[in-house]
Amino acid sequence: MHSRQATLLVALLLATGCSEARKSSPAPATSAAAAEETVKAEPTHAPAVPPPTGRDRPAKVVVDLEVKEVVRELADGVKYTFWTFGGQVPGRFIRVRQGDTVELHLQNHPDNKMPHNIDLHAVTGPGGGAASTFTAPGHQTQFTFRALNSGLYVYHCATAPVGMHVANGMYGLIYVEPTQPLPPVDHEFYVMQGDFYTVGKYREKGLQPFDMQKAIEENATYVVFNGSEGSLIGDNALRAKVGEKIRIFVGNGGPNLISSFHLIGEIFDRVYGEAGTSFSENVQTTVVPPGGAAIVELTVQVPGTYILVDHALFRAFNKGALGMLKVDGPEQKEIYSGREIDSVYLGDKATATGAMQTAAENAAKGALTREDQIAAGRQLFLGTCSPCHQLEGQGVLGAFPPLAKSDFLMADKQRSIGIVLNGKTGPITVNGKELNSVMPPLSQLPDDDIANILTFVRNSWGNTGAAVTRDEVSAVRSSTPRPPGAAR
Ligand code: HEC
Ligand SMILES: [Cu+2]
Repeated sequence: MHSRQATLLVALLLATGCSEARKSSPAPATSAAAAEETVKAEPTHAPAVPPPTGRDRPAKVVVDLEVKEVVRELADGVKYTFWTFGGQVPGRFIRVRQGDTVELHLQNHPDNKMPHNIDLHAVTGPGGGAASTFTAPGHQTQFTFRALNSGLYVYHCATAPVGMHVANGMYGLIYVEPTQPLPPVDHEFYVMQGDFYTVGKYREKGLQPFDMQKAIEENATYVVFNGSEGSLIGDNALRAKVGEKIRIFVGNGGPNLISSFHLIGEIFDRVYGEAGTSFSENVQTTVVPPGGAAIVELTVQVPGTYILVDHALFRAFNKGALGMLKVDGPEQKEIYSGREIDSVYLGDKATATGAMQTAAENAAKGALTREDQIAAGRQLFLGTCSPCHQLEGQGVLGAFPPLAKSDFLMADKQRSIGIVLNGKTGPITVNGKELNSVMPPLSQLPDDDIANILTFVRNSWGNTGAAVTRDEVSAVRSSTPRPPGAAR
């Protein structure tokens, strides 16, 4: 006990006073036989990565991880009770060096309801630490391991029901630097994918409970990077400048889905596949399994917005697995010229999601205005309807009918709700022009999104009409059948 108190004291002193000295100064020759230096790890929230250890010899590293069960946003207006290592999903990024002795302290916050533990894939030993760290709320445990192998490792909770603890966000990454560290880069980022299962549909507002049945069926409602749909969008995008080298520590918490990690508009110069020691060059998409990781490196040569996706694309565009890397700097016309960001491709992610957020909040308070609906509907229209009906609702002659000043649209509100939910086939006459084409059902959209889109459409480009309410949409949803293959 005494010696532990002493080392903790040393750790504290080192952490507060001598952080610079410990990075640069080589060990004095006389201390060769003395005890290892003790340092306190400073694990970071995603997308930040702790700086390199800067050490050329092993140390004892003390890591504190606090488990917190917190309600946070999973998507705009969608709340979820996450179980976390450190207050956010993914858990804090831990960085140590190969050969280090890691003393891990796991604290289970007294306000929590569940017992938790930790299994680190960087541990050599049964359970990866799980049995030693089983911790009731209001308690803390500790165990020590030697980081024998270098690499990037997932850690996660392994308390029964294990799948549920992981599905609620209990995972993170620990990086064990090799004794010959990777070359320095301009930016290191931490990105971790996870799949989530809610009782409500995708983007259905309010506090959403975990859905065990969907989890067992591997039928994810959300697939996201860094714990929420907006975590790497807009103001939260990763940032770099032209010419910079970037290293991304990519993890996948799962629990179920394999990630096909891809950055639209870039090629990875190097991928340390499965976060192992050897690398491949010139990779487009890399596989990151649940409970696995990869280290990807790239250089950004052309300014603009690059999109991180799980290239299983329904996850990117319909479940949230989409993030952004914004690169500033002078144009590089010889490498790439032309329009860089296609707002239709990005859908409602292209603009800030602020208007959708405001509409969701005001709807929850019962204070939703027609202006809120129009603003939110404009964003949703851009991503959902404009690829066919065009940005100004003008349509395309012979292919897509106009919504701007459409007599057909404005004649019957109920019918227009039904068209969005159930699609439309067969002959149709809009403003005197006949068409016989196919509009797919868009019943995967939540009722309030459909209400907002139609309110926007019915009040834009020369149309004026009453707002469409969520209740009107749900009434049509329950009174009309979906065509085969449509989402519920
Ligand atoms: C994949 C292309 C496509 C998408 C996406 C699409 N539509 Fe359509 N829409 C069509 C086609 C084609 C028709 C005509 C179908 C026919 O000929 O029967 C149509 C017809 C309509 C009509 C009735 C005709 C009119 O012009 O008033 C409305 C209203 C409408 N769409 C609204 C929407 C809204 C709102 C969205 C977005 C939520 C949307 N559509 C998304 C292709 C599309
Ligand atoms: Cu747990």
